[in-house]
Amino acid sequence: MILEVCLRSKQQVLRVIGRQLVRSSSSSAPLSRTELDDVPPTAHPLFSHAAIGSFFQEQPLLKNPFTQDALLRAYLRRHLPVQDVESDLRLFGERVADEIDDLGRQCEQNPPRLQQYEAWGQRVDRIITCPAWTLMKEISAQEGLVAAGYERRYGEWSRVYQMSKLYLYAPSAGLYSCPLAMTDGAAKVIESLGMPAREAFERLTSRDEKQFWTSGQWMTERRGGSDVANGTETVARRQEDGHFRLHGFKWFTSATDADFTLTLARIADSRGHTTPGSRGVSLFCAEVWGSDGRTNGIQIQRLKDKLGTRQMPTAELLLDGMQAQLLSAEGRGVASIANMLTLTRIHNTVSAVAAMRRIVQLSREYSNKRSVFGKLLKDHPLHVQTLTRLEVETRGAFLMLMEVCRLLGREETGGASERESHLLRLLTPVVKLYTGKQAVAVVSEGLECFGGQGYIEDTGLPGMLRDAQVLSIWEGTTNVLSLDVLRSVSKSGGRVLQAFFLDVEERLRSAGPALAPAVEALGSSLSALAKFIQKTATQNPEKLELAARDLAYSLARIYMGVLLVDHASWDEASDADVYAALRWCERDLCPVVSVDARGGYSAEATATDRALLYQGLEDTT
Ligand code: MFK
Repeated sequence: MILEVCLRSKQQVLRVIGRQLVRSSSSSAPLSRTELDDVPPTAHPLFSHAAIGSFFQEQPLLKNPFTQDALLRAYLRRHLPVQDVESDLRLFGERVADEIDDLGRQCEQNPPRLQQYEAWGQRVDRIITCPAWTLMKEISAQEGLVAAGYERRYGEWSRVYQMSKLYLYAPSAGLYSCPLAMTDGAAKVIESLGMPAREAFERLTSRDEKQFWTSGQWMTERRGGSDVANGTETVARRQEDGHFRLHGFKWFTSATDADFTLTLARIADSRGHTTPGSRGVSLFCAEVWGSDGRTNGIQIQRLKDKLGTRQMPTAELLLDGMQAQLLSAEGRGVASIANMLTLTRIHNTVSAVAAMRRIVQLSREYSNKRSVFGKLLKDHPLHVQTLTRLEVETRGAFLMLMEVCRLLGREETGGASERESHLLRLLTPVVKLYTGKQAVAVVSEGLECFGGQGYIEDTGLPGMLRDAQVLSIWEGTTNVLSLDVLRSVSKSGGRVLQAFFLDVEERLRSAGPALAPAVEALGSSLSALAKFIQKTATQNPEKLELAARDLAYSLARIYMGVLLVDHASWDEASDADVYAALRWCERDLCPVVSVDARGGYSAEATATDRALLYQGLEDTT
């Protein structure tokens, strides 16, 4: 019977095709609706029903990421209940879904390329980017994605506003979030140094797309990106007009098509000698392109072939007499660029948390459309459990991101207490390193929620995982940032940790009764952490370096837990907020204490680690 229906359908289809062929010799008119309606629906499309099948999965659509984000909206309602902010973010969310997301995909599909020579052999060093990338620059200016941080329309909450906007933008930005991070960082450095490059500052923070400049940050040389003080070999030669010419090689320069850049070099004395180490490094700024479109004494050696972030040009540059202006005091380059690092690390966190939020939004949307084993994914408890875990990760990360932005805003508007400044210094590397790792894990798990489709390029999903992987590498790897946490402790004589303990204790005191199990878990982790730090700092301080990563994780987990509790204690908090806080606090909140209890930081542990790792590898003495 079924066979008969199929055969009949096939004959009908062939009849229609036959009519179409006859017609196509005389006319180009397509089949009419009524003619197509002759074909039974099961026989669509025209050729082999058996080969193509009739089922097509409805795809998950990106909806307005602002209206979809219950936590962002609740956070703003609690802390920044300003109608303008809500309407701007709502409109921007619409723009992200309707326009920007597609541009971001175009950037992914049309990566930049390098043209080194023109047809007649002249060196031109042009980076050719796609029109969507150019539009991203215009949109960034129009929307004030950098400007909002400097106009300070919302006083100490201006950074929260700006970063909320960037958080909606980043996963759809086609990596334009990277030049914006560095642009923001450069503006911050110039402002904090007392405006030595005012015109550049005005351009970097402009809302006028014709005036707006982006900035690069060229710090990494061939010797590596972490040990900047010893890795910087670029030499700056002073010119008679007070400018400098820079000669050196920059190994990773991201967003190389930027208009402007900050970079580090060693100033040569009259005999051509330079000072080694951190004291010899100074900070410079330069325009990248001349008015004739040629580079400013730069040869672009090649574009990097990267795992992800392919939308954005990253290049190796030979600085061959680049004209530059000294920005910092001589020998204060590393300390001066640290301000930029604070900003770019916060932007890195924005991208990490935004990637988590986006994959959760898409997975959630998909679970309402995808049916397996007879029911929608949303009706499979195991699937919901998996997504809920991702949601809890994302919530903890989001609240810590917002807290760091709030602290930054307070510091920049002169309202930060000493405790808040210490917290900002401590929490910036902590939140960057922790969310960089979370993003990879959450996005990877999120891809799995789409089954095989999560592995297929033209869904746009694999690119999210590739792009997430850079977040734990650039602007300082996890271990380098863990050591930065220790640096902040030692530089402040331990005051950053005092600020941390005071803040956590204070917040826990005002927690609501429904949160008792979370408060108890956090309180006992906090006192175990205090004991560990006290004992280690007095009896065995060298152990701290080995414990640095676990210490940073402990600070992150405790602080995220405390912020979830704080949010859930708000009068208007929902049951979901309380539940998220309780779930977060079920984990090991203080891994540094757990590992220490197992002897993980002892000399024997280091020796056995080494023996295990290098087993089978000869000559490891
Ligand atoms: C899209 C393309 C993707 C391509 C793939 C990515 C490839 C990776 C590309 C990269 O290479 S990205 C760049 C990665 N590198 C970094 O992020 C730098 C990592 N290194 C650090 O963070 C070091 O800690 C740092 C260079 C900042 C300092 O190292 P030092 O020379 O050992 O610092 P030192 O002597 O402790 O401090 C010098 C001064 O800076 C001190 O000030 P004072 O002189 O006033 O005492 C410090 O207090 C200050 N300082 C250091 N870190 C600070 C800071 N101040 C504030 N905040 C900080 N975080």
